[in-house]
Amino acid sequence: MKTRAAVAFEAKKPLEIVEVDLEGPKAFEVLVEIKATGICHTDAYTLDGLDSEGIFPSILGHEGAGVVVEVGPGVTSVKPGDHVIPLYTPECRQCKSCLSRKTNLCTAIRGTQGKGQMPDGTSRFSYKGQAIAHYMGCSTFSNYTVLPEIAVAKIRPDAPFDKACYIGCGVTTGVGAVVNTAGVEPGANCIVFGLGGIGLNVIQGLKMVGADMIVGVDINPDREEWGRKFGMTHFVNPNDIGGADIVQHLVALTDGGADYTFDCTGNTNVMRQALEACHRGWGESVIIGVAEAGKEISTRPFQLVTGRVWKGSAFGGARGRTDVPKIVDWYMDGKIQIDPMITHVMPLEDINKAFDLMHAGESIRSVVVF
Ligand code: NAD
Ligand code: AHE
Ligand code: ZN
Repeated sequence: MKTRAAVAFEAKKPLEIVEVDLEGPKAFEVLVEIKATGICHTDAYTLDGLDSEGIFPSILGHEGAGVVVEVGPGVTSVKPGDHVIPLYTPECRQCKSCLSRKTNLCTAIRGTQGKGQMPDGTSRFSYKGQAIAHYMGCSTFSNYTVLPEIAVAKIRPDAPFDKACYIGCGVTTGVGAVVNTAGVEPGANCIVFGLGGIGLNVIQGLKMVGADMIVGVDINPDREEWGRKFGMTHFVNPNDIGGADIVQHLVALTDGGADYTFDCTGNTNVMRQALEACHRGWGESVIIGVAEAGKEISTRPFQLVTGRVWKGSAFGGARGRTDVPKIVDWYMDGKIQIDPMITHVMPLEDINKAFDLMHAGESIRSVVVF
């Protein structure tokens, strides 16, 4: 079939809206009509050529929601008409990682997914006879896409696509980092670095679990108002503390350091600040941000010797097929908010504006509706 898609032909070039060819689903695959997709900073990072796994040409996008149109042989868990959220972190429930119960990082198809391929090592997308790579196993910047069965979460049909799509990455990543990765307890003092599409979801997760101090840190002053909307209690702009050291400032503010800190910037200097702003003896810092290819983190080992813990979180530690439908329920039951964070909605033709708005710090989340 033909489908309309925004194709990343080259790094650092705008996406081009073209009609691509899409092969139907093979065994254990499903064809999904994408109804809406968010644009996450990770899409921009790959388009900007900063991803060591970036492949061009490819169809980016990993934060979608849609409807199953057709299923390949062997598919049993979903059927045409089901509403689904594509999962860049699949859940096969059979691999060593899934069975360990210690991680959400299913390894069943990670090898081919990282090469922009379906599990059989080929692509379903092509343009003028040339294969186009899949992205993060999702490629939601296409009106239709093919996904492995283990990479779709079936969700309730009354959840609106233009909001539910955000659960495909940003919401689950932020809220899940609090609930699953850090396991923040009521009364904790926490610091969130970077109050964008992910950081604001960390803040609402912290509010939900009953954190006490929720300190937001951002170099964009407009983010103070945003943070406060979702439960932030204190705001610090590192450029606005009279030249003081940001770590010392935060340690003083939190009476010796935070119980939990979260990096939602992808900046390796900020990751170090987040670790060192943790309380001696027990503070835990969770890295969510994705750093540019080649960047490394560093700190004095003494920071860890004296009890601080450095952790990372992918997709909020969520097991997609199991946890995503529950997060959709949280949204539908009013336990978490999504609507105010979706600042811009646009047709596929305008998708490049979403990247401009993100880089200018003017959007929280842009959503493309097909
Ligand atoms: P965003 O652009 O919406 O937000 C980033 C925020 O960080 C902005 O408010 C910006 O002003 C702030 N910021 C930038 N530099 C800063 C600094 N030096 N100090 C303080 N604040 C600073 O991006 P997003 O969509 O929220 O994504 C955030 C990061 O999380 C990205 O690196 C993205 O790739 C990553 N991410 C990771 C996962 C995961 O599973 N681990 C999932 C989604 C996104
Ligand atoms: N490909 C990059 C790493 C990118 C990365 O860390 N991705 C996160 C999700 S970001 C969503 O917005 C993730 O889940 N990683 C786990 C995985 O298996 O990819 C690189 O550095 O090579
Ligand atoms: Zn993302």
